[in-house]
Amino acid sequence: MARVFSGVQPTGNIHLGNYLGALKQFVELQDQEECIYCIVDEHAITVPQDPKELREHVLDVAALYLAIGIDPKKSIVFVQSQVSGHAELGWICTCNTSTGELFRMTQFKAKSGGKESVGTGLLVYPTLMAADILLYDAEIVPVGNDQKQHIELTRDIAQRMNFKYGDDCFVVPDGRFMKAGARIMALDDPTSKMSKSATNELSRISLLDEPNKIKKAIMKATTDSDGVVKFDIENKPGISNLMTIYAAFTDMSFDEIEKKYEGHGYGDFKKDLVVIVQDALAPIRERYEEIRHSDELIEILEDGAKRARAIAEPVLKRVQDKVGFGYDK
Ligand code: AQP
Repeated sequence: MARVFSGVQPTGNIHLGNYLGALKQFVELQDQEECIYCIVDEHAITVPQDPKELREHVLDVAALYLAIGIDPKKSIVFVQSQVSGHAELGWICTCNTSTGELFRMTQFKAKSGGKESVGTGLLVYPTLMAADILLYDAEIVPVGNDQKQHIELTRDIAQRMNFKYGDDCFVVPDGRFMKAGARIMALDDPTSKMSKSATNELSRISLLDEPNKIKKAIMKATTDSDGVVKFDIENKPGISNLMTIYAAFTDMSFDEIEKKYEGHGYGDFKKDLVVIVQDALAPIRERYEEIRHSDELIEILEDGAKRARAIAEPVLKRVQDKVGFGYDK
């Protein structure tokens, strides 16, 4: 069994991009591997957060994890800040990373948006993400395509520290990316990725959206004017993005979808997609409502943190010994 680690930020409701790019893999993997799934609240504070809202969002994401099918008997589910090893190893990773590597990260460039000064967390969070993964000796990291650069940095840090301190310092992890859904684009602008923090609500579909909101977002989604259902990312990014969502939920190939809608306009395709997405999300919303305010949810997180600490502590100790922390008695 390989060990798997991944996480999601509690920065708002999980959307189709998070689900199809990452979370769907979380569920698939738990039957074959040893899975650890985290709610990364320490990453969330790289941008300003209202403390009360942040605590609520942590539980929202935890409940969504369970609602999509993560089984706490098979997987460890916990909150990052409840395992202190993340921050401790994060510091060690930061000290083994150059500023040049961090300034090159595309997400830093996008999030700092040319401002002269931004929170330091926005610059250094990739080293915390590296620590999140390395702390568990994880071999597989299921994530969306936008995290490729972060996984590469994690591998670089692990290899560099293995060279410096000995090969058994870290396990070098690999990213795992979906064939369909690794990058879902915004519905109102298929050139930027679907994101929790975009201001236009209709740019995304959140897993908890009501059927009417799902319908509105899909029917209004930006497409082109030639009306042919054809997968062509370069020239037809809008319909290609919708086809990606269609394929991810139905397991149909793009060829099959194209054949099915030959001679039909976008209207018929979009109407069917509305039903597909509504049907897929209805049971998730139902399960979420059952679990979100239950005592069970808190118990699962407490138990998860305990199990996570049991794995993390010896790994942290191993690395601390290697870098020379502590003293001989
Ligand atoms: N559009 C996307 N398509 C496919 N996968 C995606 N992921 C995010 N957006 C897409 C994947 O979802 C996982 C969790 O992401 P996250 O919440 O930790 O952070 P993020 O990438 O910053 O997500 P958002 O939605 O864009 O949040 P904001 O707006 O707060 O920055 C990751 O595996 C990610 O790859």
